[in-house]
Amino acid sequence: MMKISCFLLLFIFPFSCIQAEDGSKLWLRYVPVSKEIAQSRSITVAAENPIAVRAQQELITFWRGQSIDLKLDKKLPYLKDGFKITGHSERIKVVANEPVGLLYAAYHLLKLQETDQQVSSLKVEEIPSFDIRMLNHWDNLDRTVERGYAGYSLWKWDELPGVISPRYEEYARANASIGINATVINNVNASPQILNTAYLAKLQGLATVFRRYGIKIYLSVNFSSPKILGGTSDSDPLNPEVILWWKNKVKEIYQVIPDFGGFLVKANSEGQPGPQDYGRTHAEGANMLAAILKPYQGFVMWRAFVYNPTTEDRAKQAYQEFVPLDGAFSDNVIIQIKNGPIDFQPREPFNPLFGALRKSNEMVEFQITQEYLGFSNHLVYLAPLFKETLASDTYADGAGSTVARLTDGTLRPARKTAIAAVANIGDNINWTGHHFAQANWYAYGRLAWNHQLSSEQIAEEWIAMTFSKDKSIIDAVKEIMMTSREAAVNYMMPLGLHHIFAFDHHYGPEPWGDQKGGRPDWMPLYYHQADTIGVGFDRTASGSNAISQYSPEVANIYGDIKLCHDQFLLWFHHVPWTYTMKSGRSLWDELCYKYDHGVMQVRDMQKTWDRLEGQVDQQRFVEVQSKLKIQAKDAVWWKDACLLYFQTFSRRPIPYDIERPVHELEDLKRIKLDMKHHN
Ligand code: GCV
Repeated sequence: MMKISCFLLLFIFPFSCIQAEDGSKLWLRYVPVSKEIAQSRSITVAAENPIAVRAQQELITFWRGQSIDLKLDKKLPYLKDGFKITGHSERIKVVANEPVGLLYAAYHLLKLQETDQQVSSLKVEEIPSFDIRMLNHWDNLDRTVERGYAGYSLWKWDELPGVISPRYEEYARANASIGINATVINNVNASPQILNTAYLAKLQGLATVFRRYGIKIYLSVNFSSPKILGGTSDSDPLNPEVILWWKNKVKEIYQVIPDFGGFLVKANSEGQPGPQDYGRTHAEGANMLAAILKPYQGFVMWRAFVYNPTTEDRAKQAYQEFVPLDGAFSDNVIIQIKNGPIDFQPREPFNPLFGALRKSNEMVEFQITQEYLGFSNHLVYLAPLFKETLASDTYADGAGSTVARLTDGTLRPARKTAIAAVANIGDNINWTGHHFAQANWYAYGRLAWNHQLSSEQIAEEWIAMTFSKDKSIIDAVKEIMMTSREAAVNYMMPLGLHHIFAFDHHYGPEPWGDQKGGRPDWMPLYYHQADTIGVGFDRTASGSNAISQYSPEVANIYGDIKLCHDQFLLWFHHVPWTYTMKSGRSLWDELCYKYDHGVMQVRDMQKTWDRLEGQVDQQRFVEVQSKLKIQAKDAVWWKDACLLYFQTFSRRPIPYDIERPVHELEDLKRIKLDMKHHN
């Protein structure tokens, strides 16, 4: 009967037979098993622990295969919070050293099932790459989200702790399913109020839910909290009155959240208070908090994202401030370093602090939310970006000193290794504003768990679980995803251009940007340095010499215009418009072709997606299709704005075999988007 009506419907509405989906289930679209299956096998757990029982529950509800025994074995510390799975067609055995390892194993098994992999004979051992796999939410207490494009914050402070939204648990479960075990729930531009006793009770409500999934809460703290909340005379980290205030506050936190993770601090950066306000160093500030947290096993993530509006190249400043402090930080302080030296651009070389800090713990911070990548309007799959940084060889300890190996404990042992990324999650029904932005949350978690996975592999898993197990659909969607990051670089900022975004909100192009009264180091002119000779920021010895912050092996390549990879050329060099590129074209022509190629890549993404009509559910199909239209228009906007503007310097024609501009430069300059930058 079902079949007939569907068959008939196919004639009337050819695309309506796949049930509409709103994306709210993320990649967790498991279907509960039938009673018959449930009764045909046993899922046992040898551990009296709520997380282990949850692992059992997930399998009882969704596992369609053979019997499974879950066992906790405290004699396997080398597994950390990973797991071992062995099995054959009759029975699978899972062991873990930590209860949460059993939960991760359960999701691993379900992933195998949902991606149609064989489970009849299994020999799996998974040990996570990083100990602390963390999300950073930039959520404010008024529920706006700084750089958030998926609605308001998930955390409903007005209702907490009385009302526990079911979404808190869904959030925790989604994170656990990809191995995320830590979350900083508030903005690094932190309100001191988060430490108020009333808020601690609300946090306790969240922590209780998260704990069931092995997730620890961390807080961003405002360095002036003692003075603002506690009425101390100042917030000097060496002032005994201030230290006492923090001690009492930390004690209060651990009373309500015994497994509290620690603090994330943005200090003396973009107007935030910090130890330098009192003539103290970052190390003195961080160590004061670290000493107080240490008896509770807590950590301090101290951000290295610092820069002042000086004449010094912004790309050099974090290194200049932090390298002299190397060795001064306590062992429960981890320096949290953005992947690149500027700010989450579509493409940046790795941050030279990686490896240069030899006696300090360091961790990478990525941005999942697409502040500089078209918000939740553009489809940009970020695994290739994450992997590009992790695989970058710093040469700090010789060849093979990749950012991944420097931060995962391989080359530099640490009490705990860590990785963080700024979340793209909000209260939108589909969580991330764009169905494909879910893939970036997923990919980050998967890479934090195992940074050796390939972008393709992660995409395949995600597509199979999120859209379809059909090979042709997986291939098509994967092609879109794998093209998307390079496409964005091409239509926004190819060849090493960076930060030529519209002021403040960072959506769309403004290479001419020179906001009156704004900081010069927030202005596109500062970054592209275009003139009639050429374009690009000279960071070689003849310019800012930022290149000297890298190991000689790296500096010799990036610093030599002949050897520098095209993708970083204008990051490190001011290059004449007439310069002959590796392709044989002039720089100007190459730039034009890159922008044009970016536009064409988005067109191809559209074509590939449109061919999938009827093969993915109509709701998500249409929603993605509409966003791709925005992206295609934006790509043309970017191309026209940048080429018409740079042409005023190059004074050369746009090669005649590429699409002509469809906008007037003056019209584009008048565009002022009313986009809120939530601070
Ligand atoms: C949270 C960039 C963003 C800011 C952000 C800052 C940071 O400058 O534009 O919104 O502030 O980075 O990472 O602290």
